[in-house]
Amino acid sequence: MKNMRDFIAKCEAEGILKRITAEVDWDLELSHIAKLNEEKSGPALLFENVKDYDSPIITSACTTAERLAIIMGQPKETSLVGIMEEWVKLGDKKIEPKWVDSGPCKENIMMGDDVDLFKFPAPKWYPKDGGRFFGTAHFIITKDPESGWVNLGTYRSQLLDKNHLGTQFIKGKHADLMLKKYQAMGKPMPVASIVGCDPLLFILGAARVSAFVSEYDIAGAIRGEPVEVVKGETVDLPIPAEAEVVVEGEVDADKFMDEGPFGEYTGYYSGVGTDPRNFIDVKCITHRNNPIFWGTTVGRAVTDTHMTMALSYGAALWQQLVAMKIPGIRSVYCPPEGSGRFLAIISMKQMYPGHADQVLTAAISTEMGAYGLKTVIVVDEDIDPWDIPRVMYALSFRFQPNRCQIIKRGRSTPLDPSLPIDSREITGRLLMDATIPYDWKDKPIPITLDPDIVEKVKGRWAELGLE
Ligand SMILES: Cc1cc2nc3c(=O)[nH]c(=O)nc-3n(C[C@H](O)[C@H](O)[C@H](O)COP(=O)(O)O)c2cc1C
Ligand SMILES: [Mn+2]
Repeated sequence: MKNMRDFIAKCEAEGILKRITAEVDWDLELSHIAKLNEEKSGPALLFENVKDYDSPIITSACTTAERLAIIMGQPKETSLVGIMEEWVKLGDKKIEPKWVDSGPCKENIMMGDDVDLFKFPAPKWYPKDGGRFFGTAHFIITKDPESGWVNLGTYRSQLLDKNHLGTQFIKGKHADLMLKKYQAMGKPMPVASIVGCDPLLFILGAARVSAFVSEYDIAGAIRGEPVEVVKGETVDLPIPAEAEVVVEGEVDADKFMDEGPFGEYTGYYSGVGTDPRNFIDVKCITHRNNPIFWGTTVGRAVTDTHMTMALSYGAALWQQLVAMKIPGIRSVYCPPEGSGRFLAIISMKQMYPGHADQVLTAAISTEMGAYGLKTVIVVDEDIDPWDIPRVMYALSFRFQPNRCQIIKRGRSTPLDPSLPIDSREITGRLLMDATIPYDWKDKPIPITLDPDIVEKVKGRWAELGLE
């Protein structure tokens, strides 16, 4: 899979994409259709007749494990945890992108005064949004001015006017780290925003890939071949050659415009009454013929955002625990309902006293867990962490509040609505050991049925009238 068109063809062949030919308004109507469809785990939607526009927009590309499996190049029956497991196996494999001379993303070029972001059917998603959001299922490419490290990061972009996009680079995110370096050099930061491409690149844009590692190299490792890239027209950045829409511009760390609010993945609006934000001053747009715009509802769980984060955050946490060489990790599940970020459930085989505590404290000390992760639950190996009724069982019959630990301070996401709006930088964390303690000499005796009698009564099933 090299581009959005390959993905659409694949989904169509599998019967999990619907073309919508009736006219739909980009102003709230499209997003509401997408959201209601996603709440029913419906198909990906390709809106071919958007009011005021000639080109289409796709939504709901990543809302089901089936479509995530297709994007990850796996059989569509693979479970979310199965897909994560494949990701974890990659370890630190990397394949760098390959430069090519040109590509379909250059079929049309708008420069200078011709630049017009309104040429694309960016939707208004939620009633209290500050405007239309151009960049949702997209990513922004930036380059570290010192090391040349190229980052792909998904950061929402509001359509402010014909040549300005709002940004929200949360503190410490890779684009923010880079922007501060450009600021110190007294230079604006060149950026490119990509809308519509191999969907894997969006998943990686939203993934918590470590600093100094390019998401392009991880995409190459997952695909088993390099991503083909071309030079920007006005920016010295590698652009996916098969991208649908490429917005090139610069961000000046010292310039601000009002941005937001936006209906965020927490199920609440963010950006209400917060600071003005940096913006992209757009210098050039290139696009394919009949470009396929791509957007996502973000919003209340479960949407594309929650599914992609459950996949990539869960895989990252799992991978980082494996890299710490802690024995006994069976599987990791970060539920989509918690956006893959706030809650992690880890299944393990205990091998020594304190082992469960080690896993709990390790989880919140990984690069992944040290951000928004608030609650970690460990369960014994007989419980699958995605089997929520069994996790509830463990929380009821194995968990003991006297053995849980509260960590008072850790890095938070400013979007966490469980914290007051003006103090969201620091969060508490809860470590819940829902295992039977390894060090107990006398463990509870599990009830198992007598196998001989099981065989016997099974033989009587029909006689008992139970078949
Ligand atoms: C649809 C969507 C929108 C997002 N919007 C933002 C945003 O506006 N600001 C932000 O800092 N992170 C946002 N994120 C989360 C980042 O993509 C994620 O933290 C990622 O790790 C950032 O890339 P980086 O690690 O290279 O900085 C969003 C994720 C998704 C899926
Ligand atoms: Mn990154």
